[in-house]
Amino acid sequence: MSMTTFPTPTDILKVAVLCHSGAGGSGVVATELGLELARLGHEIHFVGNAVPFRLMGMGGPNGPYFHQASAFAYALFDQPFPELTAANALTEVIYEQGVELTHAHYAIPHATAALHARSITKKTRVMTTLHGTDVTLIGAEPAFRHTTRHAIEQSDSVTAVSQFLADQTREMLKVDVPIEVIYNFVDTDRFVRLSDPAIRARFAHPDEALLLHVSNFRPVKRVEDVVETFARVASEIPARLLMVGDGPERSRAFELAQRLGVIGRVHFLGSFPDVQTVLGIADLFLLPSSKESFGLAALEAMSCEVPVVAARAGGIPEVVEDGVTGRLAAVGDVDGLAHAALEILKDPKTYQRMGQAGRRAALDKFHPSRVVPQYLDAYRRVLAGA
Ligand code: GMT
Repeated sequence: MSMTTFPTPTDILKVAVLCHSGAGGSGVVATELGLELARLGHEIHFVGNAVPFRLMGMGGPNGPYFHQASAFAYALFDQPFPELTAANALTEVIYEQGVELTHAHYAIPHATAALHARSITKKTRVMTTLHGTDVTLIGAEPAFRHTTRHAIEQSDSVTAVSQFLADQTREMLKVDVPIEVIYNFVDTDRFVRLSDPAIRARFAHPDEALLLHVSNFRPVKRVEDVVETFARVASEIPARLLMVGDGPERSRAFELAQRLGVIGRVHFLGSFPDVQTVLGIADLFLLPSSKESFGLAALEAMSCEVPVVAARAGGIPEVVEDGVTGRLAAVGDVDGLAHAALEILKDPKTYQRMGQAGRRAALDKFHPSRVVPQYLDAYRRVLAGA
């Protein structure tokens, strides 16, 4: 990388990042953004209870850095207080590293922990990025309603990953603060079509259509709809389904595949870290979620020229253009999803057109070079007190 792409020392931002470490889109976005910013020469400090999973083994001489929060346990505490230990670790990072901005991904507990550290140090500003379930599930839960609203209203700046989520946040939580929409992005160099037949042969026969689902298998992902859709597709054409990820609904999906007699053609790969490889060889991506503020996995599929068949839920239509980069059906309409999947898979021209349009959208609308500057601009505005 040429030196001219690096910021001059006075332009270098020192940013702390709080995010979930386990498999999930918000942690992925936080990590990819941290990596991009570190590559550009900024100083990025992740703070938390565990290294975010996509950060493991990544980074370069300029970071990002990771600071472990204490796992202190005390007999009198009937449960741990990770939000407080994160706030404490963040406070130390702010004092020791001169961090001027904290970027919290997900409202509870990260924005709350960041606000705590701001109140202790009076030295950091807080930007909160809303990702989806922090508003649509956690924020809707009476147990977290007031604290979620407070975290959003007290942040110095708030962004949301789709227009749907920004609107939903205002409507559900009645918050009256500006919410800037900054879409998620995808590394289009890493998420590419793989044409090596040897890699594909590990997962499917050459004459089989290879369908793929990637998620954390929570109820909102409707993984049983994935299996139902696949069973309908597999009754008409030779096909195979890869289920990547793990979570509470995995056993139900497995049992359904057994009941429907497709178990030999459905493979549960678990938390498969090399997700770009399976995306790179897939023929179709299924995302039938009931709630989805954005659908990062769908965007990663599009970058790999894989058409997406998804539910018309939340922010998905802002990512997947119906009829252009894939097809959308109503939530729970497995017949509609299967029909759309078959239409695409049976017609090579449609298939190719949609795959190429997906790649183009990833390059034009969701490329890091388009999105990362929006975050940098937002950081600079919040630091300037705007
Ligand atoms: O639901 C997940 O898959 C995890 C969740 C998260 O916060 O880690 O994902 C949310 O954030 C992603 C990144 O911004 C979005 O792409 C997902 O659409 C969103 N999930 C939901 O809204 C259900």
